[in-house]
Order: sequence, then structure tokens, then C-alpha cells
Amino acid sequence: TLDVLTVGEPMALFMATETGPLHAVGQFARVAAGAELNVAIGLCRLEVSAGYITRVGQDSFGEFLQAEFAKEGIATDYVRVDDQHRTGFMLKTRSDDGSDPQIEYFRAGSAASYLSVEDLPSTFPARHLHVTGITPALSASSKALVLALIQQARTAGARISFDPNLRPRLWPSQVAMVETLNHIASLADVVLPGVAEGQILVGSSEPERIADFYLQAGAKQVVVKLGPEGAFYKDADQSGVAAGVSVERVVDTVGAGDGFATGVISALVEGLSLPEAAARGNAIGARVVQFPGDSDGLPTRAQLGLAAR
Ligand code: KDG
Repeated sequence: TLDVLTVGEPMALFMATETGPLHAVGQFARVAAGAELNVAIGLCRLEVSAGYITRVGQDSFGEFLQAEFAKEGIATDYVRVDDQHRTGFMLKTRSDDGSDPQIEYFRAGSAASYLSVEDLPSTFPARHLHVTGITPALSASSKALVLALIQQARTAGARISFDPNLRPRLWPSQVAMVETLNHIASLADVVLPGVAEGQILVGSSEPERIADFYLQAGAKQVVVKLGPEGAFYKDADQSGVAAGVSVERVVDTVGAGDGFATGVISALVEGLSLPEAAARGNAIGARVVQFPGDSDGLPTRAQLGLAAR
């Protein structure tokens, strides 16, 4: 059995290596991206086993990504190569000052957008399922897969975490986005929204209100990301703030939420408490913002000061 299973779209990410708007940048470095892939990588570095359900194209990006999965030790039993559709990719500017980078996607009709219930494992193979709001936005069939996986995980008694990861550009409308994501959140055990996401999804940026909304909807634990201020956690027994970890220089905030999710999920898998999980989320999120790529800041256990598992 795996510790964690996740599902999503991996992409080749071309990160600008010089500052300036995308149309003016000529130099890029290629790395791997994809919110759920980042979490799978982060978990593997923490010696928490992770499997990844995905599809890549039969092309150089697909080969590159498969090599990354292998390098990081991700279980690839649920990775399919699609010879009909291409692997998606994206471009990102270099901001260097923590401001949101400019992002352009080339992913419509990608191999991963054809994820469907055909990708469902015969039996749920993990103790924990992690999903984000990106995968159900890719297509109707990928949304059906996410819902089927959640059903399978619930039946198997696995814990489910959900990071809304709002990507309005990938949705037909804001109403569809909010409706689908709040439904998925109501089926999850652990919900990990940010305050800005709370404003859009539940109409409040007040951490406790966001937490109460999801606890009433059916979640068991909510951890609301407060950025530099840390995280607010709440479940039936306790609530509080895990203090933020200060950072000398924020380079790029993309991927910080995935680092946060990695910390929370790994800690829960290891049997730690909710406050401890939120604290580990903060520690990893704070590392990730100091690196330009999505996953280059994801630490090993030694880098986090943790004993081997
Ligand atoms: O969380 C980081 C992701 O935003 C990035 O890796 C790309 O998955 C991605 C997306 O859909 O934006």
C-alpha cells in the first residue's frame, strides 16, 4: 500500500531566466510543474510513498516528465502514455520580488485532459488521497475521475485532502468553479484553502469563517493558509494559529501551496497532530518561496531537521 495517491496534470514549465514580460523574454529553463506532481515530489523527498495517476503524451515533454517521476521515486503504476495527444506545457516569468509571475498555458486538449474513469485503480491503493481543484477543471472526464476516486477512497476508509487551487482560467465560469470545488471540499476530510480563495469560495476572508464553512459542509479538519502569518487550523477539538516562518527573500510564491500541502499531508500520514501538521506546512511553504522553480525548494527530511522514517 502507498502512503498517498494523487491525480493531476504534469507539465513542462519553461521558467524565464531573465526578468521582463513573457513576450520579451528569450531565455528559459525547463523544469517540471503541476500542483499534484509537486506534492508527490515533496512527499517522496520526505520518505512518504506517493503514487500519481496521470497521462502524458508520447513526446519529449512526456519522456522528460517520466524521467522526473523516476528520479523522485514516484510510483508510476497509474501513469499512461497517450499516443494521440500531447503533453501540456507552460511559460512563467521571473519575478524575483515575490510578485505574482505572468503565466501562459499551452495545455488545452493535452493528454492529461483525457484522464477519465478508465484511469481508476481496481482497488484504492493508498492510505490517503490528495486532490486539488485543478484536475476537475481540465475536462468533464477528469472531473468524473476525481469524483470516482473520492468515492473509492471513502469506501476504502482512506483520508482525503483537498487543496482548492483556484485556476479561474481553466473553468467555463466562476459559478461552475465555486459549485464544483465546494462540493468536492464537502467530501474531503482535510481542506486547505487560502484566505483569498476563501473570499471567492465562501464569501469571506476571515479564517475562522472559512474553516467553519467547510466543517459544517462535512470536512473534519480545515487549515487556512495565511501567507507570511502562517496558518489557522480547526477541527472538532481545537483551533489556533501555527505561526508563520519568516523568510529573508521571497523569490517566487508559485508552488508554496503545494509545499504547504506536502507538509500537512506528510505529518498527518506520520500520525502527528493538526497543529504539528500546520507547522510543518508553514516550514515547507516558507522554503519553497525562496526558489524560482515549483519543486526545487521541496526539502528532504534531513533538510527539515527530521529523523529518517
Ligand atoms: O501550484 C503550482 C502550479 O500552479 C503549477 O505547477 C502549474 O499545475 C499548475 C497549474 O495548473 O497552474
